[in-house]
Amino acid sequence: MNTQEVNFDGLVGPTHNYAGLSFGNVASAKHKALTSSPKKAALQGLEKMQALYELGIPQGVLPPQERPHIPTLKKLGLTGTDSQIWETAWKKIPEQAAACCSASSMWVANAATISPAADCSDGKTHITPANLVSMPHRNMEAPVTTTILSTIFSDPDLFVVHPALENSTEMGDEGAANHTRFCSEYGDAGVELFVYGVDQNNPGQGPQRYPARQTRQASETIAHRHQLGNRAVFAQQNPAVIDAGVFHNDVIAVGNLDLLFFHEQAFQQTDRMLEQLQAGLMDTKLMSICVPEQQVPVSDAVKSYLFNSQLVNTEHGQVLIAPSESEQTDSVHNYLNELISSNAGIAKVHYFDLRESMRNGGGPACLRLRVVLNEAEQDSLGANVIYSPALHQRLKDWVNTHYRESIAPADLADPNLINETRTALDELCQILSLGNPYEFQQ
Ligand code: SUG
Repeated sequence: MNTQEVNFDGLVGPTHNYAGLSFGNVASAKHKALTSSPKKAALQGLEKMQALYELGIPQGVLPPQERPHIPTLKKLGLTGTDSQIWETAWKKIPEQAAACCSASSMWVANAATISPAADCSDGKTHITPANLVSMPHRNMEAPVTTTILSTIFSDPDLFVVHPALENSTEMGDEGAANHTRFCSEYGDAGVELFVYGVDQNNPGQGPQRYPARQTRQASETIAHRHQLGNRAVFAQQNPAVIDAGVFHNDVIAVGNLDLLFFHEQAFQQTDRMLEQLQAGLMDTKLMSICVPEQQVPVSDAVKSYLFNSQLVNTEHGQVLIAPSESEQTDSVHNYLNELISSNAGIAKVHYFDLRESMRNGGGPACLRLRVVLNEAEQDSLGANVIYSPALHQRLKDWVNTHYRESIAPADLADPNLINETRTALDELCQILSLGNPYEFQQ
């Protein structure tokens, strides 16, 4: 049976804006208070999906969440109609109001950690939605993410959707952004790399300036619940790169099939990690491409988001789906030109303009959640989320109908955003046959 890796991309939500909410994410801080273009952002995302589909990469979509998120404000004690609550929130608790308006659910690499059935001892695909406890604006994504994933991956004979880990700093979990799977073919058993920023038993060895968003304890708990046994390898991120703005491992490394592409400063104890991955892969040789600091300094990796590229398998071999900032950063562009001509394992680079998302620190890889599915698993999905040219056209029309051209910081307080988003999401649920996953629909 044909087993493929499907990239589910997050649709950018109608309130996409720049509120500078993510401490430690240098792009988010740098672009705080700029005017965003939600329409352009969503269309840029759709163009990437279409291009990957045309490259022969199976593609799915995941919906955005309800923002402004009035239920969070009600929990904080605000009362009145939804419009009154929104107005009061901006007057009295503007930071929480901004958090309730973020379209951050678009970065679905942080939605969940997914272990394909071939790796799990019960032969089912295991999914753990990320709790995202380190950032309040992201932590509120977890409940609806869980509902949406349970709706899509609904067959209990094939999928186990676990609850998110407990909401504690000890169990900080950011999903697939810190998880990479290696294998020979997607349907074969593989080895899964869990990268953490801090071991809570040894917090002094974590970063000093910026938060470590993934803990070793969270990674180990997920590997255990996913029944990975010795198919899991744990590695610590180099704390110095977190302090340089690498808030997730997917900002400094990316892997696909038997290939790991990473910066030389990405990990602690790199050799040990590579040996363990090789042991897990058994007869399949792990290929690794290590980018030296001398050629691409960490600061350029962060600026260009080179490693937040997607590595995808095409008929021409492995191809890098990179943000156009990588083409515009000299060291990175030169490095990539050399890499391609050296035949080292990456055949081609395609550059994409994702600037709207990139200004919040979200590149090509942040926008996608990888799910390995065989035909039976694909046929079982509980919603219409597999990408096709027809779905593309419907989503494009939907964006053009419902999204604003721009949102400046002062526009966020507009109570019309509440109904605009709800109307758009109601229609999206029809397009995707998703049922009623949002609180406003209950
Ligand atoms: O969690 N930015 C996101 C970007 C997530 C990128 N994901 C991966 N690397 N996989 C974050 O920091 C900024 C939102 C704002 O500032 O309004 C934000 O949430």
